[in-house]
Amino acid sequence: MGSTRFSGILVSCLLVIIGLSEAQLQLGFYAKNCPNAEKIVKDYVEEHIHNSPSLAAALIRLHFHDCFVRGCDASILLNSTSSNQAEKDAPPNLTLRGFDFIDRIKSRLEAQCPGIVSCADTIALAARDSIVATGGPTWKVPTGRRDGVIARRADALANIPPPTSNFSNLQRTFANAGLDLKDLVLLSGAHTIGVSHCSSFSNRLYNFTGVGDQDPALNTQYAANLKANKCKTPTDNTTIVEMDPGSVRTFDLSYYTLLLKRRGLFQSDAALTTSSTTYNYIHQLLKGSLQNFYDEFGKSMEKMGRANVKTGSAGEIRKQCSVVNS
Ligand code: HEM
Ligand SMILES: *[C@@H]1O[C@H](CO)[C@@H](O)[C@H](O)[C@H]1NC(C)=O
Ligand SMILES: *[C@@H]1O[C@H](CO)[C@@H](O)[C@H](O)[C@H]1NC(C)=O
Ligand SMILES: *[C@@H]1O[C@H](CO)[C@@H](O)[C@H](O)[C@H]1NC(C)=O
Ligand SMILES: *[C@@H]1O[C@H](CO)[C@@H](O)[C@H](O)[C@H]1NC(C)=O
Ligand SMILES: CC(=O)N[C@H]1CO[C@H](CO)[C@@H](O)[C@@H]1O
Repeated sequence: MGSTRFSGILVSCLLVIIGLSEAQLQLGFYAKNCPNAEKIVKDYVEEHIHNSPSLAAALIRLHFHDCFVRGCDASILLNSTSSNQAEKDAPPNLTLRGFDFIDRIKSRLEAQCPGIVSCADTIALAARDSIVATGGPTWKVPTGRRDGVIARRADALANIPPPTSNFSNLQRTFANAGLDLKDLVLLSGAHTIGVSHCSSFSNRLYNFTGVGDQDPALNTQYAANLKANKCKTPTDNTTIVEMDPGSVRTFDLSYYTLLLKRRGLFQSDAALTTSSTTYNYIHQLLKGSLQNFYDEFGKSMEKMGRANVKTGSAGEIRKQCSVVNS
């Protein structure tokens, strides 16, 4: 009797373990049900990214925002409804681009394999493929993510670190996504490509503490230059600025060089030099090769892509990425 119960418990434990291991992401998750899935994404990216290479930056940022709010579940793509304001419409997302690009890839996937490939996997694959197609690092994208059915503006506000973040904010929001300080330094390295609106950092130029002052952590020459030539007024919310001026399209180490010259654009960039752990890590990266950076960046991206994912029978496979299935 006792031993029957014991083996009963053992069997249930095994089932739980098997259940859990089945519910992991895996490389080539669609190999049986939609063998062309990854090729469809890659082909679309390779055909279209060259018309607008700056989308690679938009797509990797989209993937980052998606993973930080309710896990990588494509909730970032859901439209607001009459009764709910979605993540998409929260201030951190004001400037996210790339929604249409994902929608068009998803239509191709649906045409070949209706109801099989999640929007969450589509974002993860498209982000990787677009960075590779524009000459950047690569990483593994295990698949099997399922799409969430909830998108709340408040969750985005709470989980996406604002550009005014200090070190402890960054450490906390990254930890919520299962990421450590090494990942923080590496993933921030994505700011080696792409652009920002003046409004994301103009407080550093014009009114840092509310007395019309400048952020002392920002290089004064750089600040003067930005005020003279780019962000000419404190309320400019349309001008865009390259985050890594001089090599904005190149995925290189120069972002880290800029950080040490106090030329990181955001307070969150500058914050990486305020902890000895992250400061030392920046130095290590700069001593290493570009390939080393790419390898390490890739590992952190793979890790970010696993953040709080839904697998197995959780969530759904959305038919259209901007609305939950009816
Ligand atoms: C560490 C915390 C982070 C903060 C506070 C932050 C904040 C920002 C802000 C404010 C912008 C400019 C938005 C605008 O004004 O248009 C931006 C752009 C960007 N971010 Fe981050 N970010 C962070 C981490 C990341 C991570 C982890 C990635 C990707 C792995 C990433 C990739 C990008 C890219 C590529 C852009 C340029 C987008 C474009 O050109 O459209 N960021 N980020
Ligand atoms: C979602 O919103 C976008 C932009 O507001 C719109 O173009 C699109 O048609 C919407 N999607 C659906 C399925 O209503
Ligand atoms: C970091 O910012 C948070 C609020 O955004 C604040 O509560 C905290 O005191 C700040 N930490 C440091 C060390 O300045
Ligand atoms: C700076 O911020 C303070 C407090 O928010 C505000 O009262 C003041 O008008 C601002 N000054 C400028 C020059 O924008
Ligand atoms: C940009 O600023 C203008 C004028 O200050 C304002 O009307 C507009 O709503 C702002 N746009 C955004 C996206 O914040
Ligand atoms: C409130 C607001 O402006 N939300 C925007 C968030 O981003 C999407 C996509 O770019 C815009 O369509 C929304 O208007």
